[in-house]
Amino acid sequence: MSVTKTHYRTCHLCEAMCGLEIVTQDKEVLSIRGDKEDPLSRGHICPKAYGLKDVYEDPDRLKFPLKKTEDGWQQISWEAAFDEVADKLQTIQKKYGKQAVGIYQGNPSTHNLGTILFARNFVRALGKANRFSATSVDQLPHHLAAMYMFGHDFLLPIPDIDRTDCWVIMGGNPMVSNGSIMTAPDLGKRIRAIQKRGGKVITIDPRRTETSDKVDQHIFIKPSTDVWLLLALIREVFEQNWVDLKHLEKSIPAEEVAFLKKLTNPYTINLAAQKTGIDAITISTLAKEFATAKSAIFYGRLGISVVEFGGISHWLLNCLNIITGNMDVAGGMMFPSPAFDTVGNRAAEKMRFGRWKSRVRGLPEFNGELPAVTMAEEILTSGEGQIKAMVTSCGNPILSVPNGKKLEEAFEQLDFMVSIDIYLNETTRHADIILPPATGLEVPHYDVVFHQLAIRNTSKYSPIVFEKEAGTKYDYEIYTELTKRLQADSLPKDEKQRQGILFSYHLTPEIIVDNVLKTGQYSLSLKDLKAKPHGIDLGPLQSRFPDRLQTRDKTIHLTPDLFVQDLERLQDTQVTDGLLLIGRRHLRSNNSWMHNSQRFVKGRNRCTLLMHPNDAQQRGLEKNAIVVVQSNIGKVEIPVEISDEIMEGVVSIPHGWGHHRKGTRLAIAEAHAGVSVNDLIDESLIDALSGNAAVNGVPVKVFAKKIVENY
Ligand SMILES: Nc1nc2c(c(=O)[nH]1)N[C@H]1C(S)=C(S)[C@@H](COP(=O)(O)OP(=O)(O)OC[C@H]3O[C@@H](n4cnc5c(=O)[nH]c(N)nc54)[C@H](O)[C@@H]3O)O[C@H]1N2
Ligand SMILES: Nc1nc2c(c(=O)[nH]1)N[C@H]1C(S)=C(S)[C@@H](COP(=O)(O)OP(=O)(O)OC[C@H]3O[C@@H](n4cnc5c(=O)[nH]c(N)nc54)[C@H](O)[C@@H]3O)O[C@H]1N2
Ligand code: SF4
Ligand SMILES: [Mo]
Repeated sequence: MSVTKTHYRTCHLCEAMCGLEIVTQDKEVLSIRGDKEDPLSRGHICPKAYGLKDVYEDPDRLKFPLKKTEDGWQQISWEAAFDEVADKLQTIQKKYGKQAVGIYQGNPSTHNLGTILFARNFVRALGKANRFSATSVDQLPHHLAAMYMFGHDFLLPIPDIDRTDCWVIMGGNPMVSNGSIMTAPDLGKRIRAIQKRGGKVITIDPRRTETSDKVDQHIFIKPSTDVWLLLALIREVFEQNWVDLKHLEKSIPAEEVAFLKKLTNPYTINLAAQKTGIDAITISTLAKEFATAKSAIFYGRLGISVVEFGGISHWLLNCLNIITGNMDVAGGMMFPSPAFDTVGNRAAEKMRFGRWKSRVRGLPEFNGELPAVTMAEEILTSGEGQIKAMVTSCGNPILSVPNGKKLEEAFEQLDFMVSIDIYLNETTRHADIILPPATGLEVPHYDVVFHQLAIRNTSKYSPIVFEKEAGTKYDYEIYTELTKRLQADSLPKDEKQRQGILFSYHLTPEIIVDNVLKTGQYSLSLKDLKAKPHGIDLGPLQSRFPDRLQTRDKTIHLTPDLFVQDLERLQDTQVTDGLLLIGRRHLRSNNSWMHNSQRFVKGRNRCTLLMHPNDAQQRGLEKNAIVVVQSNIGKVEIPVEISDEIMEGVVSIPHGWGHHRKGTRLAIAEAHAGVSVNDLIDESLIDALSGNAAVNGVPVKVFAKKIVENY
């Protein structure tokens, strides 16, 4: 007799943490709907939620270890795979030193409970390996600003959009991304609510986005010039005497405020107008509306993070919110109080930045990681410290890190590579062994990361929907097995320490979550959460400063030297006349890895070059023509889409495509390959301060295909 069941669960695919109601019959998903009783998402879901069913059922998803042999990929036992991986990594580290192993951790790491809690033991067991992650092609500048201003990289300001009167969105498209560094499901309703209570929402973006279409005003800005606008806005706040620090007055030394005023003085509205392409009146009106609103949020995301001046942009953005009295107050930027808290009161103010530099290019470490843009050269450049073996986990850097082709060349030169991943894709095809964990509906979930970035305090545990298949492994089991083997010969002599390590091999994600919840500020337990399958509402965000500040002196550091000095770089910027390339996201994509589902790739090709009609006309391009886009490192052929939603002088290609590479096992994605924009982006384009990749604002040329053929 078949059994029908209803399950409640948090979707882990993006940062929005939507509550789902999933109806199953035996081993089949019958439906996935929004859970109306989830206190955060209130019934909202997006089309990607069905991706959970698709990934669960995907015949291409890997479930058992694969080893590359002369006769192709062969399934091997878990024991054999763990032994070989540990042995190869150890042998290489013994021969060439600890740094000879590199590890890249991708985006789903933060969305998988087992990985977020257990990968670090494995990384620790690898000792001083070279570490990389998607952070440095994404949000590194946010962390850097938080670390230097508030004393902890995870004190990220979160927009309190449910109570604000004015919300400026600079370089974010939350109607598509569903919010980032802002867990806020149901953005559409929340934006309408701001408007209904008489508030205003403004987007600043080189493209009139899906979010722009929902808001009150859209302002076009030339890529990579936001820093000039931020400086001018701060200057105007000082000029007009709109400075109001509210309760933070006691937490910010007056000299620092005066110094910020002095620093920003040269950056006038007229200069900003020249650089950004926004007229001066629009800028001064924006300054006034923002600074004089009862409450307001200046929010910036990927569009001002993965650019040449990402670091100082995020610093200035925080400054602007602070001096207008919009930091740590209702309706402004706030700091969540999560039940599972990783900020806590750890040794305050540890600046984990620039303590060492990358071997080849001398770029700074952040939190123990080197910038992902240095990965290829660290593998390809011989000498002491060269990377000889790579581990990738939850990542597809061939498509997501600039200069994918160079990285391919690098991965091919390795002595050994292992990928912990659920697909044989553009990256994992280079591995010698692939270790695929159970995932999605087969794993329990507690969102360790995104509860800490949410616009409301809630807590929710999701039990499994389906038992994992017999003989498969959870991600935490994979990490523990590898860790055990790496540590076998080097357990500490100290009995207590040794027992501690041996004990850790028996931990599960649930045990850890339960313990951390119990010691947290709400004294919750896993049992409490299991009794509330829709989640527990812990209320709106509260003011947390100065208590929550992690700086040693419990003040906010408004003008850290690091950022002040980087302003000098603004003197050397050149204005480029050519086309500038930016990215874009789509509701039915999830970076590079969900194109193997028919429902997500059907319909018109979305991997297109978006171009303004005047730019198309100048080049004699017609709708859907195939064009060649050329950069300093390569070229791709792609259909052109002509629309005035993009600024003149700017073109856009989404990332995460380019599934034509041979030897992958992604039947549907291969049939909808597209091209990889990261085959065009030079890995030397970075924010020189943070080492973060600058994937937006890349100079390119565009030709009609036939013209190139005639060359
Ligand atoms: N040009 C350009 N480049 C970009 C961006 C851009 O906007 N433009 N965006 C950047 C950003 S913001 C990010 S976050 C990065 C993302 O960069 P990555 O994290 O490197 O790429 P993803 O496409 O997220 O790849 C996820 C990988 O995890 C695997 N995976 C999925 N679920 C699981 C699981 O449960 N367990 C394991 N072990 N593996 C799993 C998938 O098969 C896939 O291989 O890309 C960056 N690159
Ligand atoms: N559906 C879907 N959702 C996703 C993802 C996905 O791939 N698909 N990826 C997830 C990930 S990993 C992340 S990090 C988040 C990202 O979340 P968001 O940052 O909200 O998403 P993006 O679409 O990358 O938005 C960046 C915006 O910046 C604009 N932009 C580009 N250059 C500039 C510039 O120089 N200045 C300004 N002001 N704007 C600029 C772009 O036009 C774009 O609208 O989305 C997450 N959610
Ligand atoms: S918005 Fe994000 S969390 Fe919500 S259903 Fe879509 S993918 Fe899942
Ligand atoms: Mo991201």
